Amino acid sequence: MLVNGRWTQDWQPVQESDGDGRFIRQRSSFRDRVGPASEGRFEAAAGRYLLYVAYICPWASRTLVARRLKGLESVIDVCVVDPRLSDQGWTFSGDFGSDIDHENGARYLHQVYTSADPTYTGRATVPVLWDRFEGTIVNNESADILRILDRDFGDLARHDVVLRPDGLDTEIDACNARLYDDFNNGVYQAGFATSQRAYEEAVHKVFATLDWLEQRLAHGPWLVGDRLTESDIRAFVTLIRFELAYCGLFKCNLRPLSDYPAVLAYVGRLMAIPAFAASVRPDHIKAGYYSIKALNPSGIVPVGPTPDYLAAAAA
Ligand SMILES: N[C@@H](CCC(=O)N[C@@H](CS)C(=O)NCC(=O)O)C(=O)O
Repeated sequence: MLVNGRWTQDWQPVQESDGDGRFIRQRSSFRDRVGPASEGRFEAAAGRYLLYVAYICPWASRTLVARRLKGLESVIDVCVVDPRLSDQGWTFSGDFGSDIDHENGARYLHQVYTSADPTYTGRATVPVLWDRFEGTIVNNESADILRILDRDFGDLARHDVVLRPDGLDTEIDACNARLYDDFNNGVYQAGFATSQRAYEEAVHKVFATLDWLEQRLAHGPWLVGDRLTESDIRAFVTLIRFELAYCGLFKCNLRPLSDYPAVLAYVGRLMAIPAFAASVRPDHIKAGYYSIKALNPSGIVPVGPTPDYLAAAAA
């Protein structure tokens, strides 16, 4: 991580934990909006913003899904990091179908952070919404970036899709809160737990959420209301990584996903939507998670599950 703008040598991808070995996620630091919501500072304009992402990352992937669902591909550019975490964090290597950072000429994502704030202290995480005009980071919190893409770009969005429709926001927030605490972050709490108790607590939460999703999806195709919303994006990014990474590396293996037929059918429905399918790179997901040395010192990447698994999910 960065401390006062300098990369610390003893950086570890495993984040902080509390006294009982429970994983704690860092809070994001850049929290501006775009358009009128930014009080005029960051105007919505085509070509002005760039989204730094990793295909391995569920938080970044949710912004990729939203960008495409909204039809913002020609408005907001994307720069993809190498999925493998290096000793200097995320890199722009050009390998693995990743990009070279032509915008900031950065070799490492942490250099993008110090371009925005030379004294930045914190982790250099993806996603990052970068403003080319001001040469700064607008926002590095995916939950905010989802809202920015949904609302702040207004008429620049080609598709008339609203991810957080009026009238459904209370239910979406309730659903998101459960998904975040017990599922999206729950799998990380299982994977990065440093005590048996913290691990078991997390795994039980994850599977209780899968039980809940199975029941909810037995009543309709979407998680909230009668249409696709932000909550479906949030559920999808964890579900699609489940058997590729969380089941093995994060030890979320109480039951296989095949025990959840309604959930599997739901993943298939979402995979049939190009915005969802295009956000999934199984090679990046496996290479990225299994590059976390603290969890997998040998760096060996499992052979399975094979792409057939995704084809079956989409069928
Ligand atoms: N709150 C952030 C979390 C983002 C996050 O944790 N991203 C991970 C990748 S999945 C990351 O970049 N980790 C690098 C690090 O922690 O140093 C968000 O949702 O945008």
